[in-house]
Amino acid sequence: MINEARISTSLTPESIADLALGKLDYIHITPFYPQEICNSIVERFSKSDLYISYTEGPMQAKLGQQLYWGYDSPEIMERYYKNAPALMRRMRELYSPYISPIDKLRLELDDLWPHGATLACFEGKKLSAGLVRILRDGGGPGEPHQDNLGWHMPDIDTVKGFTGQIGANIYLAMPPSGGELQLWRKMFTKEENDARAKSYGIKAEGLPPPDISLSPEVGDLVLFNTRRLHCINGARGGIRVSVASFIGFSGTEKPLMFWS
Ligand SMILES: O=C(O)CCC(=O)C(=O)O
Ligand SMILES: [Fe+2]
Repeated sequence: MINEARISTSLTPESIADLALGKLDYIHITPFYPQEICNSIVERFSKSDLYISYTEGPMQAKLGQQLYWGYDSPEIMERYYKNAPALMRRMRELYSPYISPIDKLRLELDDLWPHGATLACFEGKKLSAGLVRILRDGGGPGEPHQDNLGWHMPDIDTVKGFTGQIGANIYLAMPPSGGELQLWRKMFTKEENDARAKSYGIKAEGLPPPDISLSPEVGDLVLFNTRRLHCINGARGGIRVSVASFIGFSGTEKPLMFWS
């Protein structure tokens, strides 16, 4: 299914900029996080009081918070900002004595990106990064969607500066089958997207097949351009656990910004 994918297997300033500017389809680092600790970290998640179950849909649970729930609600947005610093500390403790995968990525990018990598800050308020998503065994696929914060928070100065949005995912569990990350090179405009809207994504009917289907291994890091259409296949025979952050790109002269 791979349609001449343009891939990089290294994290460098060039590969990051190429990804954000559409010259690469994805960056795949294998391994990124020690495989041998992933299982016990996943077991810890289910015992944590940060674990929030879903009763329906392809998601079994999540840990952490996602900005998109607050797009239409100033109250939820305020709660998001208020929770962010303590949540970062508590999420970090979940991985102790190991470094969290998102902290590891942020530090490595801070070292290699000329202008550093930092947690995003909107109007003086810090965001949180490192959302854990647990997909249930046997759940359906996610909706194809594009993540472009400029569509939802166009008035925030930092967001105005973003010229690219990258999704970083580290996989802590992968099912024996399914759970692929599907990438299209296609990028609908906001108007085209809204005309096809379902809930958070769009209807799959009528879409061409994805250009790329990726089955990462446990411990892998994948970075891709979230402004392009993408979706997750349902997990079969086991759960799928990923730790995610978006990375805002504002050109090579500005810091990379992390948030979930
Ligand atoms: O879990 C994944 O592989 C990708 C999830 C996703 O939609 C994203 O990171 O934007
Ligand atoms: Fe996404």
